[in-house]
Amino acid sequence: MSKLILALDVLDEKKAMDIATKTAPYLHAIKVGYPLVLSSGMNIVEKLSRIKPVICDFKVADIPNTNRLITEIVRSKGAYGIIVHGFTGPDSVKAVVENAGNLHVYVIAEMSHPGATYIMQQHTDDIVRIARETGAHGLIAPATRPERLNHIRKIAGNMEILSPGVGAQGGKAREAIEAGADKVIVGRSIYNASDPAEAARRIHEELESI
Ligand code: NUP
Repeated sequence: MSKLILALDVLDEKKAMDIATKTAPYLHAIKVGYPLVLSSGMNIVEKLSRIKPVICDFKVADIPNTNRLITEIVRSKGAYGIIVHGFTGPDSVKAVVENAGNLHVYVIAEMSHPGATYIMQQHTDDIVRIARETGAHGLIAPATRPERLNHIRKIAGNMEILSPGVGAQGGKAREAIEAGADKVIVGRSIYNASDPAEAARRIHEELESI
């Protein structure tokens, strides 16, 4: 099974379907977020799901009732996973987990960009605790800071960890896995490559060799 998740942040449905089809043999799943969904509509989730399982990176961060409504829509489109924020507190995360059905719920422990060190990093341990206590399936942790990823691995129990920040943001796939990630999330290094399938194949093979 592949350890590579494609972050498909392109703005055009046709391009998205084309890249998804060509890279599919090397992928575990496809992550979609606001860029693609706001430009092509939620039905893209159903279409992509015919190719690979789809994780909706909606960084859900609202009151419990609104989180529940969002979760139900994501479920109804046949998604495989949903990414939520944990700083909102246990009740908001719980509203997602309790309405998730088979959806895998991933809580962002710490974001990968530099700004995450200003506020979010001070609360990572609390967020991980909330994720564990609410019964979320997994966590998102930064490939850009392997030492932080490793810390999160140590406090995460057996939760699955997905790690973005590989490639364009400077993180390395191998380092992320060695620090404790189960899978890596890669966007621009694949979809902006002249040959996305070849770029995905290379990362996949590197991950297989670890
Ligand atoms: O902390 C996070 N960092 C991050 O990059 C949480 C995320 N969900 N992401 C997402 O991962 C980001 O929105 C993008 O879709 C993907 C990384 O893309 P790239 O930097 O490989 O192009």
